[in-house]
Amino acid sequence: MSQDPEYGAGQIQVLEGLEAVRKRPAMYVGSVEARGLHHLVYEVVDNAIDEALAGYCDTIEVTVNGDGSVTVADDGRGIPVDPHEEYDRPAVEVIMTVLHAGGKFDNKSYQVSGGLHGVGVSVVNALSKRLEVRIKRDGAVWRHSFDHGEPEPEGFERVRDLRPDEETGTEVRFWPDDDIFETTEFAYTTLESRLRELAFLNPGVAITLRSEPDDRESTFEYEGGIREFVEYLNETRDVLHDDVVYFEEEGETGDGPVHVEIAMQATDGVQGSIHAFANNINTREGGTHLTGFKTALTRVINDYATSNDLLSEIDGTLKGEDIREGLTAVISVKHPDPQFEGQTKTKLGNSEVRGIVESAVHEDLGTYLEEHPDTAETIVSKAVEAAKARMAAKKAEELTRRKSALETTSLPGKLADCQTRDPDEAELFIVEGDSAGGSAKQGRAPEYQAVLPLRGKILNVEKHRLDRILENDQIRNLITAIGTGIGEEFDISESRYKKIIMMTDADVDGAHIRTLLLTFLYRHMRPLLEAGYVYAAQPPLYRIRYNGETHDAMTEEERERIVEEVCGGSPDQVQRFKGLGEMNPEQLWDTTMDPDERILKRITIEDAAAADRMFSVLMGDAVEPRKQFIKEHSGDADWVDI
Ligand code: 0RA
Repeated sequence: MSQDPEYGAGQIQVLEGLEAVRKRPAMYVGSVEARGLHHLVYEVVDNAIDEALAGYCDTIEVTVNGDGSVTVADDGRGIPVDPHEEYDRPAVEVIMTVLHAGGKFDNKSYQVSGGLHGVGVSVVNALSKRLEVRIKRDGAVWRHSFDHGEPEPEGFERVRDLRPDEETGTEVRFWPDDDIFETTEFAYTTLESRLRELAFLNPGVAITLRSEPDDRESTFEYEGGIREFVEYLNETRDVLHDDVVYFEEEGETGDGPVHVEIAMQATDGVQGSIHAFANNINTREGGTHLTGFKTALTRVINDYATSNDLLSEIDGTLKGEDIREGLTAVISVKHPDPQFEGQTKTKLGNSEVRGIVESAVHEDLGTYLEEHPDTAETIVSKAVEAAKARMAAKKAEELTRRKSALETTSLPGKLADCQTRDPDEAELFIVEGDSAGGSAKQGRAPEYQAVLPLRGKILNVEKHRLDRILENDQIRNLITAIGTGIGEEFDISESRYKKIIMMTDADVDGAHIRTLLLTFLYRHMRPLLEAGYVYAAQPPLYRIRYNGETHDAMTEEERERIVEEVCGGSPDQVQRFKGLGEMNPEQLWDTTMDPDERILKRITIEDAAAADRMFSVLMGDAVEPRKQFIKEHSGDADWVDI
């Protein structure tokens, strides 16, 4: 049996027992919800990726089995099985039962992957009710098995000789512990997107995902690495130049070499999309690699634009945000000792990385621009357009700001304002359609209720920059009526109403308008939502009369309940309201506006964020996610009409 100098008792760091993991699972895998469950798979896959990065593995297969277990198979060197000096047990048993054990987890071999918490496969074992491992190594097939993390007494076995044509490798199969995880169901799409991402980040590794329950299979293999990642991200966008800009550099740190790779391509969109990774981990909170990239990008583009006289149309220089508008980029660094910080440990902290990425971008992007003047000019003119729009939006923002709360002359003509000037009492109803708007104006309590009718759809705030959005009369009326201004100019103390009530129909169009409104408020007037000023009116669907009394029902079920329980099955009249427009002023007051009778739903920031997300998916450029979304939500979003 081989005695690898890198793998011996000296390297084993015994830190804690598996009991600690079972007691506080969230510390090790993030949570006991779906996220933590999926993390188990990633932890094993990360070990296989390490084998690939060390040059020993090029195929990884992940299978979700029919019995709820997952198998991860790779063709790496195999987990060592030789007897461990200190523990007098096979190495595989030590690796599976001792936290932080394993020669490869100590950085002596060039290990750059590693899960979010870098704790290894023993955590997977600790959180599984059963785990089986099959290893091909040292001329034989070996097996071992574990029960709630404990090695089974007769579990370790040499099964047979390895045939001459057989490759080495590891197969880990685990059954997640349902006493620990709230759910033990694996979501295909979740696994799929992470494994696809890993395949982009590690070119040359073929990763297959298979699910017996879903009867699905996909293989990901990308020779082009993050270049192909950028092409994939831009598949549904319109690109401004054909070639993906790509470069890689190696920098030195005290811990060893850092590898930096960057791929980018400009699109005609307004939303930028920059993804930064460190050691294959999606650093959603950013960090030094991202900062270095942004700083150098802004400088290089401005230097190029200045020396080629491309900035004559704007005042001053391009801002970083102008340059990043519509830019798709992937940054991937591999560091021998990454420091992860931040709330979710997804922010790269190593300070030396910033300068290394900066000089890589400075050198290589600078050269690229000199060598590709057409692409360079395209990128610069897109940024110049963005800068012009930014300046126009700033002006428009200032214009929407009411100069004084008393200056009623500048209020929109469509607004039927209330008499009180006390925001604590004042309510603004934003009403869908002129006819409902008319009824609301007649039915309201004019002392404290204002009505602003909105006609038709507002507009697609996803596709347009703020300056275009502000050209829309409906939006301007809304902003002027509320009185706070928007964006940087926003001042909540200027809000003329503390209740802003969206009154829309309970149908497809109503839902659509509500989503548009919420998205606008979320993006440009968010403090209103945070302060809890925003509400949705809940107009009833049915009005039931019985023995001289009226009862309103919001849903089909409620109508049935009232008809049965209140009217004994035989109501005098059941009226169905098709929409707000069908109610007369008195009915509208009684059912929807009267503070003593109405039901208001306060919109939380989470509601608005969900509307915003839904909106991005439904209205954005990306076709695939939209199809996927509609497929997944076809039940609850029957109003989708785009
Ligand atoms: C410890 C040491 C070595 C490899 C591994 C563990 C290893 C772990 C897993 C988990 C899934 N697949 C894996 N493949 C390998 C290095 C072995 C050597 O030096 O030969």
